[in-house]
Amino acid sequence: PASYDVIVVGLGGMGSAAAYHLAARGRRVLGLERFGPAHNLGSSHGGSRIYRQAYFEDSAYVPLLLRAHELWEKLAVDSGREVFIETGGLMIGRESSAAFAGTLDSARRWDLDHEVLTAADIRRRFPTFRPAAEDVGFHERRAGVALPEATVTAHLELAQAHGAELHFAEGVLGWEADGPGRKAWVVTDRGAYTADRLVIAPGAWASKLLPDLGVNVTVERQVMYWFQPESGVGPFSADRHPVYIWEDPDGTRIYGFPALDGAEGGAKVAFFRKGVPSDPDSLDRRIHPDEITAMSEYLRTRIPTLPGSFLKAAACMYANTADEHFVVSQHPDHPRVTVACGFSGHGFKFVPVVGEILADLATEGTTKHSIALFDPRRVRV
Ligand code: PYC
Repeated sequence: PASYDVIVVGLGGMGSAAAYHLAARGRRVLGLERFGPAHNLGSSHGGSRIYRQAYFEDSAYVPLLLRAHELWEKLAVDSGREVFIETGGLMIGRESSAAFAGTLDSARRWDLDHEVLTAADIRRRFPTFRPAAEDVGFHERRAGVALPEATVTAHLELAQAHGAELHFAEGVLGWEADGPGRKAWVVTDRGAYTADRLVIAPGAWASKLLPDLGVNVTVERQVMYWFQPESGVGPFSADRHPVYIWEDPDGTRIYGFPALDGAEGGAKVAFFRKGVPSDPDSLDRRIHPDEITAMSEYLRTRIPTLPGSFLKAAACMYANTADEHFVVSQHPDHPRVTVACGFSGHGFKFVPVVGEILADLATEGTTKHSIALFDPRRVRV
């Protein structure tokens, strides 16, 4: 079988970035992807993802976000593609909400530039929002929209430009880390390959491709909605409107974006973690009328001009760990294998730095980045 330095299994957000970083370091890379390039059947589609610097999920993510930002800028230059748009970001919630208090705490810990807004400030500066009098806002300028399809495409193109061999529409059937000749093996529906190292970035297929990782990664169906605002897109345009996360007192969160696709494209909004458990091979991709009604109704009191008319919706998948922190590590039982999974619906903004970390782990066995939070042994079952 053909032999490589590293085989990357899965060329979605994380795998495409790993393939690029490895190839750029001169490694002979084979990338394997069961679907097409930058496809819409996993967790890296829908035109937009939030990026931000202050991080309520845990302030340990902040240094990675700072490095990710440097790498986004480099990716834009190296690829000649627009891969992110800086719009600023707004977190809205009660003073005690995780979205506000946790974000503020991480900004203070890392001395990140930000502003705290009252409800009246929010209404004045961003008039599309109708916060309650008790709501407050955290605004940071260095936040915005990451463009998932463009990012994956940019990493794939750059990986190929550095000599990586990328195979699409080739499904991985299995792998072995200590096969004959002390090589790793990968068997696909088209052939078999060997390598010194494997990087496995399976997205929603984690439980199928990493059955002995011992981490329970559960798949959740999520729906993204696009509405044509009643006001037209003007107040929602990217030079006027931030990305946002809005947390209600009962913990419900929505998140959304400015209008990115001109006058006709509308603005995207979604619930954050309100999906149903799913199997990635039989995901329900139909959008049900009651789902659209529920989102329109939810928006009426919060962003009343957004649900002017419904344009479209799409389903995607979160791949969740029990504590919603990532898994990025050497495989605990297979030192030749590096794994990245369980991004739990908040991973895309880390794509460039996760690619760098995966390349570090696969080539050096270690990384200078702090990744203790992502050790799979913390949630092993
Ligand atoms: O990571 O910012 C985020 C996010 C918002 C909604 C889902 N993920």
